[in-house]
Order: sequence, then structure tokens, then C-alpha cells
Amino acid sequence: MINIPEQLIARLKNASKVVASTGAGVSAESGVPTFRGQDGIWNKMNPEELASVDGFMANPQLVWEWYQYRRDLMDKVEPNPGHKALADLEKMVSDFTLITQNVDNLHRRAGSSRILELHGNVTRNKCLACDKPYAEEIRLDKGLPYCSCGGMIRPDVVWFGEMLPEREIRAAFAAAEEADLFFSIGTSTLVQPAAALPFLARRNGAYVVEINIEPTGLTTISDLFLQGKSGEILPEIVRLLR
Ligand code: BV8
Ligand code: ZN
Repeated sequence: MINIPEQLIARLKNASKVVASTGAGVSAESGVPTFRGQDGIWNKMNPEELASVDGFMANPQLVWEWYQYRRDLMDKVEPNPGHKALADLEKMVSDFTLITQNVDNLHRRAGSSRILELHGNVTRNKCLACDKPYAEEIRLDKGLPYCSCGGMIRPDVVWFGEMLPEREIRAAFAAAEEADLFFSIGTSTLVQPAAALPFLARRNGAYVVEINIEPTGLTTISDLFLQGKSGEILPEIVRLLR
């Protein structure tokens, strides 16, 4: 069991604005493959081919099958103790903001409510042409789904080369700028602009804590690197905070 420095708990108790920014690593212990780990889903397919407008237009059937596979997986997995600990932290800390790159809906299912989903949510669909939400069930066996406007239906996630949702990315940058304690959890810190958040927080005087099973591009500038599984470290932090 990793030991959590006393001063981190003291900082958490005195912090006025705490931000946690998560990536695929927080869902790994729920059985959701990460993007770049050895079991990463990108390893089998490449992101440009699947998570991009060009990739979708070139092969909508393949991209839809990939997202349906991931949706079916989400229905079979549960939030893990790391997700639940973040939901607890939201209740225990006066001003807590959760930012996530994940589209797996597990933070919401764990009980977090103040979530900034930077890359959308795989449980939602919308029209590629008119952006209207699409609430019908997706039945690929009946063919590809289309909007009443004639446009193709797509998962409501942010693909490579696409802008992030304005409200969420603005709020995320504002939260990072004002944070006095910033957690970067389970992310390879590679995908922009999400990867810029901890650096922005640090530049604005935040104490930056990284939780990951291995170092990333952020580790050398973080104030504290807790090496280990988020599903073990986060509940320990909550236990000590109580
Ligand atoms: C934009 C949604 C521009 C879809 C995702 C060169 C070429 C092309 C593009 C670019 C380029 N250079 C920069 C770019 C921009 C690009 C980018 O950053 N590319 C990177 C790869 C270089 N970014 C974009 O395209 C973004 N848009 O920039 O728009 C623009 C600007 C103006 C006007 C118009 C356009 C859009 C990025 C969003 C892409 N969508 N997902 C889907 O999911 O299907 S990204 C995808 O990667 C997921 O969201 C995922 O969350 C995200 C980041 O990955 P991580 O979450 O970090 O996951 P990863 O597997 O990498 O790491 C897991 C980590 O967990 C590891 O560190 C591991 O050690 C750790 N871990 C594992 N187990 C545990 C653990 N830690 C703790 N406990 C454990 N148990
Ligand atoms: Zn439409």
C-alpha cells in the first residue's frame, strides 16, 4: 500500500479550489482498456482511422462497430473504487471540479455530478450535419442511422482534429488557472488540449499531484508523484481525509 504524505492531506484540508483531471487510466481497473497501454485499444486499431471525421466518412460501418463494441463493454463494467473516491471528494471538498477526457460515463455512474467531459460521452449520439442529438436506439443490423435532416448519425464524442466543446474547455482552463491543488490522474498527458491543463495550473501556482502507474511527460514538473493504481491511491486519500 502506498503511503500518502501527511502534507498532501493537510493541503487538501486547507485547499479552496481543488481540480482533478482524469484519463483512461482511472477506468483501467473497471476493465476498460486504455488507449496506449499494452492492452490499449488503439494498439489494435489506429486512432486516426477510427476516432476522426475522415476515418468515419471513409468507413462508417467499422467506426460504428468499434463504438458499439465499446458501448457494450461500458454496459458490462462498473465504476471502480477510484471513480467512487472522486465522487466522495466532490462532497468532502468545498470547491471541487472534475475534468475528464474519458467518454465512458463511469464518473457519472459513480456519483460525480460536477463533471467537465472534454471529449464527449459515448452514451450520446448526434447528427454529423446538423448536430441535433439523436435518441433512437442504434441497430447496425438494420443499417447505418440517419437524422431526419438526411445527415449521418455519429457518436457524440470529440474526434482527432475536432474542436472540444466550448463551454467545457473554457471552464476547464478557468478551473486549472484558479486551482490551488491539481490532480492529474491516469492520463498519458499526450492528447491536447487536455494535456496542457496541469502545466497551466502549475504556472498559476497550483500544487500538482500526479497519480499514475508509470511516469509521464508531467511527472518531472509535478510537485508530488504517487506511483500506483488510482483505484487504490484515491480511496486511501479519502480515508485519510475523513
Ligand atoms: C484538437 C474521444 C484541433 C474519442 C479522444 C498531430 C496530428 C494530428 C493531431 C494532432 C497532432 N498534434 C496535436 C494534435 C492534436 C490532437 C492531439 O493532441 N493528438 C495527440 C495524440 C498528439 N488533439 C486533437 O485532435 C484534439 N482536437 O486539437 O483540435 C483544432 C483546433 C482548432 C480548430 C479545430 C481543431 C481532440 C482530441 C480528442 C480526441 N478524442 N477521445 C474516443 O474516445 O473514441 S482522445 C482519447 O485519448 C481519449 O479521450 C483518451 O482519454 C485520450 C487521452 O488518452 P489518456 O486518457 O491519457 O489514455 P492513455 O491510454 O493515453 O493513458 C492511460 C494512462 O493511464 C497511462 O499513462 C497509464 O500509465 C495510466 N494507467 C493505466 N492504468 C492505470 C493508470 N493510472 C493509474 N491507475 C491505473 N490503474
Ligand atoms: Zn441532422
